[in-house]
Amino acid sequence: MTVSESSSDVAVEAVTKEHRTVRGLTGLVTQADEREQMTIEEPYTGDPIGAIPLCDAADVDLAVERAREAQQAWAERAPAERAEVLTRFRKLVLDRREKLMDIVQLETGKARRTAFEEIQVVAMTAGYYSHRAEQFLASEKRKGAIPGATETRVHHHPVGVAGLITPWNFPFELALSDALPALLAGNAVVINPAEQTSHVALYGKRLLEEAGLPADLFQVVTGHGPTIGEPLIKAVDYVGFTGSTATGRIVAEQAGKHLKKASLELGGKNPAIVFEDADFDRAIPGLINGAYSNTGQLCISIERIYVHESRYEEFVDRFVAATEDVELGATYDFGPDVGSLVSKEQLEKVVAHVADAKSRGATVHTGGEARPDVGPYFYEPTVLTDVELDMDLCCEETFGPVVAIYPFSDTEEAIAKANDTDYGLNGSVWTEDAEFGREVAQQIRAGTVNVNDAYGPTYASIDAPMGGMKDSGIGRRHGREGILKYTEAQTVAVQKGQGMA
Ligand code: TXE
Repeated sequence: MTVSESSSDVAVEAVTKEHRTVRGLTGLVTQADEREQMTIEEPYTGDPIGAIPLCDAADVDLAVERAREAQQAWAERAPAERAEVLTRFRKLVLDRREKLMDIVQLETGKARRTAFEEIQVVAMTAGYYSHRAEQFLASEKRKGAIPGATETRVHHHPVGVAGLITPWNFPFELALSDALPALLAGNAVVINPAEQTSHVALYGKRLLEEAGLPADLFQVVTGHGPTIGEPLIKAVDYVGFTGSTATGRIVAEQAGKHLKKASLELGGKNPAIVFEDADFDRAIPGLINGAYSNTGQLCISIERIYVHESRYEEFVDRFVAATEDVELGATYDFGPDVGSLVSKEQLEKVVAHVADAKSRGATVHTGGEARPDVGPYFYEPTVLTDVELDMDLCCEETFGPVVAIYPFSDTEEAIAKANDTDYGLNGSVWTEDAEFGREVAQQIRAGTVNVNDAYGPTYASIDAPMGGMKDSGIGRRHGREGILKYTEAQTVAVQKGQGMA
């Protein structure tokens, strides 16, 4: 029995507390087989909330085989017909958003407002691609070899089965938003979600099937990435990975070994540059959001802020004061700005980065402490200065609510410092001169750079490609690029010379 086949059959282990009973995970995962189970914790409390089966290579093979069988008929449907399923899925996501927010919060410990944003992004992605799929997937006429005699067209065929390995930080968004264009392009999808956040992927499967997606086309195989990652990569036609750069290298090696197409969206150590003329009333709330949203566990999170020396002290004072207003909380209601870190491992990484920086002379202006009084993996929003190149916090992704602020004296220095990293995912520029901002942005080696984004640095637009330069990845999601990567371009040239119809 595959996990996906049984995903809606049997209850998970009994849930006890009221919110878990009401909002719980009941019914998403089977325990009706003899597979080893992994207990999943609620980050707010550290208490068990459910268990997932740990699948093996045989489960992966079976899931891919079923997906492959279902894919043929799906690919034969017109893109507009496939898009109808996504339109219904979008509505279901919006109708069930309370339940979805509950599951996302239960598994990640994030603030409800961030769970809400994640669900909105999935709905938006479903709407965007269902409107644009026909246009993106249409065959295109190209210039023929013999003008007038050869008609050359490019057709976009599905790759077949896409295998997605997805992380825990935005578990619904990063599992579903990548799956939706893959499905629309005529593929089947097999997902291995991060262990901690498997239930929300399973719930996504349930919603897709309720929306009319044919059975078996979307499979969820739960279990440890290191165990089932390679069997999955070997069995599918395309690999989409989101996670750390270290694991991305392993996935890329395996994709190379089995000669599979792959895209990788990896980490970042994203910079912001605040120029002398920046409007601090916009820049500070924007960067507070950029640094602390999702407790800093965001690939595009701002972890380094460079401020012109003439306004450095003013910026530090105001940013620290705004950080102290950020509200932490462990609740399933709207309210707190920031929730828990996802796990003990993430907390330990954040604690180690700050301890290392402190021991080597960095100054902590606010925060710098775990908050077990709020929950076992909570950590205070933290601002540091005097961070030097030899500190882990300077150059490695922290993935927590921690930001370092540095002064700069001229534009060249600011750009050089922003680029002084192996990563290149995201960046942000703050200036009242939009043209100057655009010029600076183009000199930052990062896949997306925002200029004056008052909401906080984001991926900019669902219509524009998002992804990493340098060690932040290969390939792009969103926009036309985000669906065509799941296709094979085929050129068909028809010569209409003498004697041909
Ligand atoms: O990541 P991993 P972890 C970064 C962030 C974080 C760090 C560690 O800095 O602190 O990574 O987090 C699966 N073959 N990001 O350990 O290991 C795993 O099951 C195939 C940034 O959780 O990269 C999970 O589904 N798959 C990031 C996924 O990879 C494997 C999001 C991510 O886990 C595997 C998450 C293997 N050998 C973490 N080993 C972002 N870009 O947003 C693990 N996995």
